[in-house]
Amino acid sequence: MGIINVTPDSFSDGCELQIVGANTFQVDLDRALYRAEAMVREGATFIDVGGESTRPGAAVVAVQEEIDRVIPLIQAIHKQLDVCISVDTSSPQVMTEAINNGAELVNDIRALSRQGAVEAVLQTKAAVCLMHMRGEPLTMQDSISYKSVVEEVFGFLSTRVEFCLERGFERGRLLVDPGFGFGKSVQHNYQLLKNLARLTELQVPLLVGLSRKSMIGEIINRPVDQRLAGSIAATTHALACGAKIIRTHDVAATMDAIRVNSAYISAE
Ligand code: 8Y4
Repeated sequence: MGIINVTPDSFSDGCELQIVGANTFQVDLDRALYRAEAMVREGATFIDVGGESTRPGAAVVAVQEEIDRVIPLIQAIHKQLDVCISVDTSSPQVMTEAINNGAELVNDIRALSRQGAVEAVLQTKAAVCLMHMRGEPLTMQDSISYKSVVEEVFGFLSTRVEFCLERGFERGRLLVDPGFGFGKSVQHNYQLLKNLARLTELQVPLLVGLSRKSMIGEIINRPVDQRLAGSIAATTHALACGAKIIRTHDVAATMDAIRVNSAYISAE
């Protein structure tokens, strides 16, 4: 899953498309589409389009602003590329608009917790990724403590899967994600990574996002643009634990890791 962020964040993770003013909008759309096309060529089967910055301390984005950011790109990708479009949002209005314009997966870091989110997705054919997050982006890294992060994440995802099934989702439309970095210390993230295989007991595909995150940067002491090898090392372990979808800024290198893992899995 290749990441395309359409957010005006000033400090970039290397994959942000700057929105400077209304006159530069077309340029941004063209650049974003070009990047999506490159990711598909490199082997991406999903493109995750996000318009709300979810990094720690990020500002809240108005719904219409989010729609204006993501919908034109979703329309362009849907028209031009053969790829499954994922929309990274927690807002039911954005989910509905995105699905009506070609998105087939809702990637919700808030696991459909917002009012109306379950209904917005349920009445469509779209799939949903349920992610674990403790708190909200603004405060999630403040005073973090878990009795057992693995048990808490497993319990939360298990409850959300059961809830979605009760509400009428077929199991085949659900995915889960431990939410690396979302309200977790570096140590918590590695406890989760080490025990990732546990989450496959939920009997739905496991998606993980490790790409360039601070849990990688803090171990190797490198800035975001120098975290590829570290991210691949973590990804290799996640694949060995049964992760089925890898959310990444670096599709080509991640596909190499996936292909090598597949060769190892299928060896006799
Ligand atoms: C550098 C690189 C600094 C990345 C920060 C970040 C996940 C996700 C995000 C994830 C799913 C991020 C939307 C955070 N992470 N969705 N979204 N799983 N499903 N930060 O792990 O990439 S955004």
